[in-house]
Amino acid sequence: MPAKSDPRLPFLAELERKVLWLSTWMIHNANHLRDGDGLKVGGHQASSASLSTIMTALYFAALRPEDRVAVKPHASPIFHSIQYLLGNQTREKLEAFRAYKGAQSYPSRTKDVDDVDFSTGSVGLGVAQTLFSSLTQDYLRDKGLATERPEGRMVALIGDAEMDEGNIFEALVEGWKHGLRNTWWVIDYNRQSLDAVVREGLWERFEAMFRNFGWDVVILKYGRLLEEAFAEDGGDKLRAWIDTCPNQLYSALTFQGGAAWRKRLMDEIGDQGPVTRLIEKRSDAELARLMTNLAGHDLPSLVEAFEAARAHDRPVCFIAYTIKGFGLPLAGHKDNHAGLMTPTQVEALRTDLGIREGREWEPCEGLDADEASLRDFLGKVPFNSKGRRRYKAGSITVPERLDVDLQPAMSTQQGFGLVMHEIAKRDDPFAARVVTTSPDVTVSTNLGAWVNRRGLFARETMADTFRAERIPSTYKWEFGPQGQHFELGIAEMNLFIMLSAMGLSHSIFGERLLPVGTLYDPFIQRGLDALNYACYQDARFIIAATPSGVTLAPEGGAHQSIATPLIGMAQDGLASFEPAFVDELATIMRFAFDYMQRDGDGEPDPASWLRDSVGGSVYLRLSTRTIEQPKRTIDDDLGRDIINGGYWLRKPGPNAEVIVAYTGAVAPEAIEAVGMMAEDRREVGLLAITSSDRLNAGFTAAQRARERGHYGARSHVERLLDDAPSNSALITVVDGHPATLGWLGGVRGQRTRALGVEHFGQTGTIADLYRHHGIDARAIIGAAEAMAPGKPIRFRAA
Ligand SMILES: Cc1ncc(C[n+]2csc(CCOP(=O)(O)OP(=O)(O)O)c2C)c(N)n1
Ligand SMILES: [Mg+2]
Repeated sequence: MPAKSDPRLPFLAELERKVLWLSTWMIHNANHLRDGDGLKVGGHQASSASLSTIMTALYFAALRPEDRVAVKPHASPIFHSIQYLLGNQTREKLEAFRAYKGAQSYPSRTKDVDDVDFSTGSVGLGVAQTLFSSLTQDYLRDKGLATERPEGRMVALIGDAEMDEGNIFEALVEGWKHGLRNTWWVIDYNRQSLDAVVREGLWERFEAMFRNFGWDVVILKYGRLLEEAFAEDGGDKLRAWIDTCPNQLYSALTFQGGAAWRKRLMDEIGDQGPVTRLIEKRSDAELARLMTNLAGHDLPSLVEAFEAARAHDRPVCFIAYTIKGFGLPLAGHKDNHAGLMTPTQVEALRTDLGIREGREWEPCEGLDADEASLRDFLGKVPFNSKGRRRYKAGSITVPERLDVDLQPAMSTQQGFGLVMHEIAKRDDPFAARVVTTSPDVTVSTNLGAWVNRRGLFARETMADTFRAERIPSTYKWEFGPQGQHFELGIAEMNLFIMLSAMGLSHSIFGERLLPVGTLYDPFIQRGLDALNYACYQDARFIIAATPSGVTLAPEGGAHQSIATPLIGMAQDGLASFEPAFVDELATIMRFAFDYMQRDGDGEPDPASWLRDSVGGSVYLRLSTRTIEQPKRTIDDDLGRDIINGGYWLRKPGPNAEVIVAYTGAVAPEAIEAVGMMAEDRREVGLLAITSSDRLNAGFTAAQRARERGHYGARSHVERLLDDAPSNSALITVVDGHPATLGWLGGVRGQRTRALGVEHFGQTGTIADLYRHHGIDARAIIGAAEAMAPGKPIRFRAA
């Protein structure tokens, strides 16, 4: 426990004032910048100030270099100010807060320079990320990896209204199942959300819930001043009053200040005796300070609580009472979320803090401590003692090929399972670094064979009872520390945040993992914000989404996916593929394991104009539809084309009237249609698209490059379509939204008809549904006839 004489406390008190000032000044400047554009940005000053004391206690005293923090998005100004004082952030970036290339509005791993551990912004996700990072830390340590550093605490600073986000609860359940450790969640209990004041008694729900999931709960309610006052004569009455004071009233009085506190207290508990004396002996300013002395703004209480929690590894939820806008004139007002201090108020705070004009950015300006000792203190802050904590891990060599034995007819989902099974048989560092995860669809997405060989991960060994009882089952379900599959409950948000955590292992823990997650394609939408979050942080992983589209025919409209190919194209940081054949898939998976480890400079590849050296995550849109497999060997050229996004399955002749382009599981329909048209339309071409996403990205990049003077820039799709006469009609077909391939017409200016699925499906067979949605061979031929009129096309199919 830090005695009152703890020598750190005076420095911490100075630093708390300093970060409050710097954050205020940053926001003031940022707003000034935005005014010129006529854009008024929310200040988030109040939201930030709410955490100023807690973050001071954490960063300048409690945290260790191995700890990792997800900072509440709106506390970004406090975070950047702290990093500035620690020498990890520049004044230029602070001056440009929220401006182009300045310090980011919400802490960002990828955009900020000051060692952000986890990006935040979409509330709830950073919170869960700390939990899954802790599970990742356990996974690594059980494999004997990342043991050269002590175990870190994964810390989330959470707004109380942020706790409304469902994904936090989903994560809690998962944490409980996996024996979560080393995780601290600090709830900034300011009893305000964006719009208003939160419900009474929320903390009791939180407390019960966390205890229920096996967490320690530490309630940080009253600071030292209040505790001392409670011990005075009449203090018990004061405590009883404040304990039952409604949140709204407390906030309103906080905003109104000392005189209002006095009037209210005297009216309600004044007794002409001890309580009155307790109140009267304090000035208005002292009374306001006393009544707002909550533990979340009391450095000794905070330092002590964090130190106590470090003595064990149990997960801890701190419910810290705070005041939104603490130390600022906005404090407590229910409308303060986007509130901004006026220039006059900023000026008053500046004078109040003894900061001279023109010296607003000086770290030691206005402080009581002498500069040398403060600098000495800052130089010894434990958290900062190891410098930047962003690690690099070497790449794991991926085998030259990931081939599987092809059967004459099979599905891409089956192929995925086989590729994973082949990897499972390997005894090399590559196979050792692969980790899979799935939200209760491990078996149904064909990861069963992988799991049989590699086992499920748990910190303690758990036998498969069915096996022990000799009940025949295709799948072993054995858990242990060496297992390489992380089985999750159904929540897809958890899947993506888990992938985000494991996919940053190289950077957070210095050890590379190669995470592969599987789920049903339509449920990408359930976890989409978490997927976006993972990509925003540049986490690296593969997702195999299967089954997809209406190939899931008998399951009906609730399980079929329409929009996912467009999600795959639009999602930054994610390269999407939709192969039709298993040999293509094996080629793509080999590439994916390499691509996810890249960290290059972004020089465009001259063959595709893609920035492949940068790397990223990969989305495989797969299907359960069994289709006939081509007999061929994938040579280097074909392999490259498959990776770049497409190749001619049948090259068009110079007089071609029709080109058919397809992606994914509709390959048989496209092949059939082209065969049927061959006699009646000249030299029809058939373009196999393995990645509309990558073709499109290369095309856009090459155009932009040419517009900027790189006249030779050419993308893969432009080269491919050189072979298509521009007066030929283009028919595109996909088991998904038609816009996925419709853009291809713009490459050569071809007349284009894009076929695809636009409406929720029915149950039925694949044939029923392809006919229903107009993506069968007849529909393709019908479109060709309409687009390239000529003699009627004789249908061979009925
Ligand atoms: C997913 C998501 N929804 C909505 C928002 C907009 N938003 C930002 S902060 C906030 C509420 C803030 O309340 P709280 O979490 O209590 O933080 P405080 O500002 O009180 O510290 C909302 C609704 C967001 N950032 N992310
Ligand atoms: Mg709040």
